[in-house]
Amino acid sequence: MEPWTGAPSSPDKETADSSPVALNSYTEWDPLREVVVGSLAGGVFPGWQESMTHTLPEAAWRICREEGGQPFPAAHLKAAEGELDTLAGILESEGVTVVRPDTVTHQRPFRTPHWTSDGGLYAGMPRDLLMVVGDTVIEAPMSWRCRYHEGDAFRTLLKSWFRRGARWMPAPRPQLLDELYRTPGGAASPDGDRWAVTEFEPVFDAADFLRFGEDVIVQRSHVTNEFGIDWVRRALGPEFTVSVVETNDPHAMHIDATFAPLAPGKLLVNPERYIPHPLFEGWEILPAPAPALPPDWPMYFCSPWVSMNVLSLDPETVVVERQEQPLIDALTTWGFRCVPVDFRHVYSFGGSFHCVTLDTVRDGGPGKYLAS
Ligand code: DAV
Repeated sequence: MEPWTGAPSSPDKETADSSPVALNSYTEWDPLREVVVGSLAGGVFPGWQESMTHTLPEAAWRICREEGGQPFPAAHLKAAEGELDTLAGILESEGVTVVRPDTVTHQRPFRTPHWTSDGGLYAGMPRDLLMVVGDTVIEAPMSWRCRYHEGDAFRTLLKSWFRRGARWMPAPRPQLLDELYRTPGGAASPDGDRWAVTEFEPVFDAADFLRFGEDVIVQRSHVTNEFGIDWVRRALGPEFTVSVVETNDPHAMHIDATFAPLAPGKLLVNPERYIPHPLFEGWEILPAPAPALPPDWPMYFCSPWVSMNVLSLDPETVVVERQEQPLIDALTTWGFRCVPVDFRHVYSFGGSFHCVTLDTVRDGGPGKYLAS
C-alpha cells in the first residue's frame, strides 16, 4: 500500500477539488454565470386559505377558492412555459449556464396531522423559496400551506450544490397551524398588527429579501414575520447585516416589484411603494414608469408592477419584458442595455424575470454598497 501523502487520490477527486464551489452570489447585479429558471409545468391553482385575501388580486379570489388543486388554464400555461423556455435560451446565448427544476406532480392533495391542502402550486418561482447568499442556499419556511412541498422540485439541484461545496440551510420546518394566521374579520390582534401572519413561528418567503453584498434588506409582509427575519439574521451570522426597510405596500408579498438594484448606486423603485431610506444615501433612484399591461390581462397572483421585476445580467445589462417600452426607454437613457423578452403569460402566474430565477453564480464577493 502506498503511504498517504494527502494528494488527490483520483482524477475525479481532483476535478471536484479544483472546480469552484457551486454557489457564489452576493448581489443582484454582479456578472451572472449560472441561474435556475423555474418551471410552471403541471402548475395548479393554490389550495385556498383566507390569509391569501391580503395579497391576491380580488378578481382571482373566486377561482382560487373554487379551483384549488386544479390545473391552470392549459393554453395560457403552455404559452407561459414557452416564454420560460425562450428566456432560458436567451440567457444561454448571453453566456449564462441555465439549470431547471425537476418535473414533479403538483396536482396531488396532501395533509399533515393538522391540516390538508387540495394540492401544491408550481416550481415556477424559485426566488420565493430559495435564497443564495454567498456560498449558502437557504430554503424558506413559506406560509402558504399549498407550498409546503415546493422544495421537492429543487431537491436534485440542492443535493448537487451541496455535493459541490455549497452550504445547504433549510429554515426550521413550520407547522402552519391556524395560530399563524390573522384572518381578515378574525379576532383583533392585541398588538394591532396589520399583517396576515402572526409571530407564532418563523416564516418568510425568500423573495422578501434582496442582496447588496454584506447588506441584505428585507420587508415585513403578509408572508414574512419578524421571527423569520430574526432567523435569517442569525443564520447568516455577523458577516452580513440584515435591515428591515419600510415600504408603502398594503398587499406586501415579495420585495422585488418594489426595489430592483441594477448596479452599485443604481436603484429602480416602484414610485407608489418607495419610502426613502438612509441606507440608499448616495444612490441614484429611478422611479419605474407605470406598467404597460392592459387592465383586462388575467393576473391570478400579483399586480402589474411585475413590470419592474427585471433580472440583471451584469451592472450594464437588464432583461426586461418586451412590451414595457416606457421602462425600456427609461433604462436605456439611464445607461443600460435592455434584453427584451416576451413574458406576459408568465406574469399571470405571479412574477417576472427576477421571481422565476435564482442566481446561483455571479462574479464578485461581499462588497459594501449601502450606507450604514
Ligand atoms: O404584486 O408587487 C410581485 C412579486 C411577486 N413574486 C406584486 C408582487
